[in-house]
Order: sequence, then C-alpha cells, then structure tokens
Amino acid sequence: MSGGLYSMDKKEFSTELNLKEVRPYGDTMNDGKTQLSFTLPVEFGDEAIEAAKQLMKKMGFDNPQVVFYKELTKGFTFFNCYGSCTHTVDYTTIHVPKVESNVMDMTETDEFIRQNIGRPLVVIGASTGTDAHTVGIDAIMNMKGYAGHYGLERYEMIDALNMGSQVLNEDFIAKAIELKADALLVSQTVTQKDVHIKNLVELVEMLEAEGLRDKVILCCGGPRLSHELAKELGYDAGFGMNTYADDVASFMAQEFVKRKK
Ligand code: B12
Repeated sequence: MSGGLYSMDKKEFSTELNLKEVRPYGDTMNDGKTQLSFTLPVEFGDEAIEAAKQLMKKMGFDNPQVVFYKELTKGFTFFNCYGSCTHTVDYTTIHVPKVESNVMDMTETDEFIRQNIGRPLVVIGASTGTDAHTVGIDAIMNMKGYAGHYGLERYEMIDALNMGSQVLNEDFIAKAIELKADALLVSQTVTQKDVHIKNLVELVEMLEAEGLRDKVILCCGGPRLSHELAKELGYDAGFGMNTYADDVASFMAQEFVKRKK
C-alpha cells in the first residue's frame, strides 16, 4: 500500500528515547500520539470535521483523526481528536523555577516551628475577588486535609483561618491586620480574561500601600499558577496542581526563620 493514511502511520522513526527530542508517547516510543479537544465556531457537519483536520495539520499533527464530534449549540461544534505530533522539545535545556524549601510533614513542621519560632504562626487563607472556587484552598487548610495530607487547621503550631471564597482584597487585608497574620494564602482558580492576575496584583499593591507587604509571607496557589508567575507578580511563592499543606507549611516556616536571621 502506498500514500494515504496507512503510509503516514508507518513513517519510520527511532524508538529510542532521546531527551533532546522528546515527543508524546502513545503505543510506541516517539510515535507522537496525542489526544486533543477543541471547539470550532462552525456548523456541525462534514465540513466541520474537515476544518478540524486541516487545523490539526497546521498545528503539526500527522494523520489527524476526529473520533468524536458534537454540536454544542447552533453554529458551534466540539471535537475529540487524535494525531501524531511532529514537533519535539529539548528536555535537557528545561529549567523550571521551584519553591526552595525542604518539604516536611505535619509533625516535622510543628516541631520546626516549636524549636525555631516558639509560637504558632498565624496564617489566613482565602479565594479572593469574584472567584467562587473553595476546594483548592480547603484542600490546603481544612482539618481533614486532602489526599492523605492533613490541612493547616490540624497543625498544632499554626493558627489557621480559612475565610472561604469571594473574599474582597480589602476584607482580606483587614483580617490580616486584625489577627496580625504572619502569612497570607491566596487561591485563584478562574483565569478567564486573566482575572487572577488582576486580583493577585491588586492585593500586592494594596499591601504595599498599607506598608504590610514585607511584614507577611505572601503565597498564592491554584491549578493554573506557577512559582515563576507568582514571583513575577510580587509573591514569595506560588503553588500549582498537586500541592499539599506540607509544601506550603514547610515553606512558610522556613521562610519565617530565614527572615528573622
Ligand atoms: C468544582 C468546580 C466548580 C464548583 C466550585 C465549588 C466550590 N465550592 O469550590 C462550581 C460549580 C461552583 C464552579 C463554578 C464555576 N466554575 Co468551576 N470548576 C470546578 C471544577 C470541576 C473542579 C475544581 C476543583 O475543585 N478542583 C479540585 C482542587 C482540589 O484542585 P485545585 O483547585 O487545583 O487546588 C489544588 C492546587 O491548585 C493547589 N491550590 C489551590 N489553591 C491554592 C492556594 C494556595 C495558597 C496553595 C498553597 C495551593 C493552592 O492545592 C490544591 C490541592 O492540591 C473545575 C474543572 C476541573 N476539573 O478542574 C471547574 C473550573 C475551575 N470552573 C470553571 C469555571 C469557568 C467556573 C465558572 C466561572 C462557570 C460559570 N460560568 O459560572 C463558575 C465560577 C464562578 C465564580 N464566580 O468563580 C473553569 C475555569 C476556567 C478558567 N481557566 O478560568 C474550570 C476549569 C472548568 C472548565 N474547564 O471550564 N466550579
């Protein structure tokens, strides 16, 4: 058989892992197999499928296949697709800034605070602005914790207050002043139209205006946040997906001690 889809799938490629040219793995090393989904603002039908395939080719996918499509509403079609990615990345050159701390569990952190600070740290958390998502900040703060990791409310040497969601930056700061907070934890889940950037930057500016920025350890977290972005926005640390209370508690305790030296 020559030409067509068959030959595209049968393209010769090395099956050795090469970290300088990493591409997605499906059934075989370096086959590039990728699943992706997107919506096009076009009528449901064969032309929509063809448009999706052409777009995938332009994105660098060989053998684009639409395996599911559905009309979302009139004039909009949703697709699930597969294709073989032709691009690679050089993994050996990647450097990701990370929160610098030695991650300890709850007992170790409590002991560290007891030994090095001698009093409980006051920590206030909230999902700020219009953001109504509470599950992320609850995972970090709730007594019960998350995925087997107890939350900050459980720590003997942390006085934790979770203000919940849709907390205005003004109210967050007022509470920080009232309780003499050592650390503030902000959660941001919604990133549509960069609303998280606006909320996060506003908080930093308001803290600076109150002369409080240097007096608190300021952390933010959320599924689409990174340490790099957090630093860029004026935070001391940023935590993304799969963070546990252990990560942020260790950072806060160690950072507090570092600043007192
Ligand atoms: C549950 C949910 C809801 C619930 C929230 C209930 C609640 N009480 O929280 C409800 C139904 C209310 C809801 C509403 C909305 N939602 Co919603 N929601 C979700 C969903 C399904 C799960 C989020 C979640 O709970 N994750 C689990 C937690 C544990 O994970 P996490 O938040 O990432 O938190 C972890 C880390 O990020 C980190 N972390 C988080 N915060 C912090 C903070 C600190 C300090 C630290 C250290 C760590 C940390 O630690 C956590 C544990 O590891 C997601 C889709 C998804 N599958 O993710 C959409 C999603 C987040 N929602 C979305 C949207 C758009 C909305 C709405 C705007 C929809 C609408 N048009 O009305 C509204 C929000 C309105 C508003 N004003 O905010 C979008 C956001 C898109 C975007 N990029 O902005 C998502 C991604 C869905 C989607 N694919 O479109 N939602």
